[in-house]
Amino acid sequence: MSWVKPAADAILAAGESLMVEVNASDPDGTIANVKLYLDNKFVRQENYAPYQWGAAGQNDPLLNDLSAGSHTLKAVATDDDGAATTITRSFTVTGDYLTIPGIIEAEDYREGGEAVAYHDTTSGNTGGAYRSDDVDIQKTGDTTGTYNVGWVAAGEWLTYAVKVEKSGSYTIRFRVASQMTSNKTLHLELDGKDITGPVSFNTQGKGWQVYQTEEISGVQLEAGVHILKLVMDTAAFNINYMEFIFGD
Ligand SMILES: [Ca+2]
Ligand SMILES: [Ca+2]
Ligand SMILES: [Ca+2]
Repeated sequence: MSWVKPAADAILAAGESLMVEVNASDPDGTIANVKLYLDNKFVRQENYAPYQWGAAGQNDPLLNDLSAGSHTLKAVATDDDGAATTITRSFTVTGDYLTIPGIIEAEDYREGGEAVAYHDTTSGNTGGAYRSDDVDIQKTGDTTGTYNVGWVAAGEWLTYAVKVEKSGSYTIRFRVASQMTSNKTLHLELDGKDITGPVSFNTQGKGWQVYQTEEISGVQLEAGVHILKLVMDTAAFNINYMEFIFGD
């Protein structure tokens, strides 16, 4: 038996619903059922594959509106001989999220480490400021925003737990700088879906701390708690913050 969802050490935002799936098979017979527990409370017994809970059309209230903190899932598979196998998986629910409309500082990405909260290609914080994981942060030369993320490599990303207060169309302003004269590109994903397409800009090589605002509009956002992902598609620019403004 093995976990399909959630990912190991997954981090969710408070209020999010959890979807759970396990693979279960019995080499010398069949699986009779799989029982799921959340923090040792019985969620539901699933008798047929795919072994899922909290999926569309399923009524698993224990998996909704999760409280902030650490939680443990336990799945118990019983085969046709009555033999039981148990697996567990821990995940964290964060009560902290950033609000949209509003300003999201690039440096205020989620807790959770490499490959979960962010992806950074170099070990340690090259800028040495504000936080002490692998994301590279320095004091910014911009007029507001205090810090910026820098030393960007292509393919690096940062995630943010956000709460969108109202559904609709948004304008997004990216505050960026670069000493390079080449085009730079980033994009945003919400819950794993690309919501902006490539956002390209050129700072004309003005300097690492000479910031400009790159604005896009018509980005549709749904109210609720989401995971926002900022993806750096090209290297060598600095980002101070993103401002989300309701309307076009
Ligand atoms: Ca780094
Ligand atoms: Ca980096
Ligand atoms: Ca900032």
